[in-house]
Parts: sequence; structure tokens; C-alpha cells
Amino acid sequence: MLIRKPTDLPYSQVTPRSTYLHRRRFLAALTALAPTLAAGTRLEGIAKSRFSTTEPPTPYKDVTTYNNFYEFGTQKDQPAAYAKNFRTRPWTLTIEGEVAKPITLDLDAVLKLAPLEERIYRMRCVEGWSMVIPWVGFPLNAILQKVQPTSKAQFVAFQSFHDLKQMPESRWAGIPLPYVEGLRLDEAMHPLTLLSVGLYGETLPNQNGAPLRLVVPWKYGFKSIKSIVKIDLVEEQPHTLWSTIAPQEYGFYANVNPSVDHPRWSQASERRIGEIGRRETLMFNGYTDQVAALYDGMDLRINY
Ligand SMILES: Nc1nc2c(c(=O)[nH]1)N[C@H]1C(S)=C(S)[C@@H](COP(=O)(O)O)O[C@H]1N2
Ligand SMILES: [Mo]
Repeated sequence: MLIRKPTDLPYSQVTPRSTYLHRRRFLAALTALAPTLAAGTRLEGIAKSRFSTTEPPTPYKDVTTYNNFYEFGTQKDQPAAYAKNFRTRPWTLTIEGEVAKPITLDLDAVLKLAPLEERIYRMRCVEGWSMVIPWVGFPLNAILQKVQPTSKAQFVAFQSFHDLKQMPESRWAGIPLPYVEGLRLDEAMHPLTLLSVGLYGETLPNQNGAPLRLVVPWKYGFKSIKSIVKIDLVEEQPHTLWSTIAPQEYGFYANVNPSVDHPRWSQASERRIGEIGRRETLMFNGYTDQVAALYDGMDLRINY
């Protein structure tokens, strides 16, 4: 996989072959010093995925200016403005808990864990709007397999970065932070569950959860936690932000389900950003064939 900032000098082309070894050492030093992979860096060698929808992607402008990221403000246009200077390098991700091999990785190591894919997914927010987003990332199960969950691991708990200095608006967000979310282990291992590092072929814009976030396309958007710093494998169902502060409104499972209304509004339809009118919301956001088996025997009205 090749990753290159468009503005970087193409060293491979300007350096004579004879200095190859020297260049290698020079590049290693450079990488250690320079902030790499800033937001908006082109990602290369991205494979297309058979899991992509053929629906037209929502325009880049909407994907990156109509956001929910309460740490950077609760209005849709605020994250794009207030996350501009969010420092996402250096970044470390820790995976621990009920695993044989706990690990802390820097972002470059995370990027090397598995081949990058483009996954064009439908996303639906519990507020009743949806988008089609060309994510870049790899299945979360690649990272989970690496740490080897123990037999006690039943759930996966995720935690976002939080720092009042960098996220002063988060003081007024009205939610307990850091943002936390969780999945059952089999949901986390499902091939559709993505660890995303980019969209539209580039590293994630800050407002979309740079440098790495979860994407769970059959669940409401709030499950897709942004700017992850810690993944904890646990025995018991973990506390999750929205289901803790409003348990009657946001369940742990949060599967997109048009037949379970939010107590304050219907979930039967949605507004696809960029379209006029509303469209019908599909069970599991249209991913029934792939994920329904995860919930065999469960009452999804109780486990909403
Ligand atoms: N850390 C964090 N993650 C978050 C949120 C948030 O406020 N903070 N909002 C969630 C909600 S409600 C939605 S709909 C999606 C929005 O992702 P997007 O802005 O990239 O479309 O992010 C989710 N992940
Ligand atoms: Mo959301």
C-alpha cells in the first residue's frame, strides 16, 4: 500500500538509485520527525469492495459539512469549523482487556494492519437523515484477530479522544465525555463492521472522526464512534453514551429498525441528504441479508 501526500516530493523519482540505502535511512528519519498523513491526504492502493452499495454517494461537501461530532459543537456545521486544528498526529490506539495480546499502535502501524478497501455504505442517523458515504478502511475484525480475544470476551467497548483544550465546545455539549460506544463481539467481528481511516479516497477529515473511527452501517449513526483511542474487550455489556443518558430513546443495539419508533418521532422514513422528499427506511438500513442472523431469536422491539 502506498500513501502519499500530493504535495510531498516524490523521492523515488528525484533520488538517484545509487543513494537508495541512504535515502531509506533519510526517509525513516523524516517520517519520525514530520507529521504524516494529515487530514485530506490521498490514500493509494485502495481495493474496491463487494460490500459497497451502487447508490450514488452523497456529495463530499455534504459529507464533510453536515456532521454530528458533539466534541466540536452540537450544530451540524460546527464540527467542520471547530475541528479544523484538531491534532490527530501523533495518535495511538490501545486495544486491551480480555485479549491474549494487548497492543498499542501508532497510526502508521494501524494503517499497515490490513489492506485498505473502499466501502460505499448507507449511513442513517437516528435523527432521520441519511447519506451514502465512500469510506476507506478495513474490517475491524482484522485488528481484533491480531489481539486474540480470550474466551471471556463477549463485548467490545470503544472510547473516543477527549481533551477540553482541543475541544472547548465540548463543555456545552450536554453529554458526558469521553464518548463511549460498544458492540457485541460477533457484531464487532462481522465483515461489514469497518475501522475507517478515510473517505472519498483521502484520510478522514477531522470533522468525520479523524484519524480513525468505527462504521457500523446497519445501526444508527451514533454507534459509529469517532476519533477512537481505546478498544477494550470485555465480559459484560459496556455502558454506551446515548443509552446511558436516555435509555428509553437509544438502546444498546441501535439497529436501524423502521418499526421501532423513537419515543419522540417516527423512524419509518428518512431524508437522504441532497434529495427532495423522504424515502422509506429499510430494516437494518438495507443490510438485512448480511446481518439478520446476528439477531436470530432476539426480540428487536425489546433489544432496540
Ligand atoms: N466521538 C463522537 N463520535 C460520534 C458522534 C459524536 O458526537 N462524537 N456522533 C455520532 C453520530 S450521532 C453520528 S450520526 C455520526 C455522524 O458521522 P459523520 O459526521 O461522519 O456523518 O457520528 C457518530 N459518532
Ligand atoms: Mo446520529
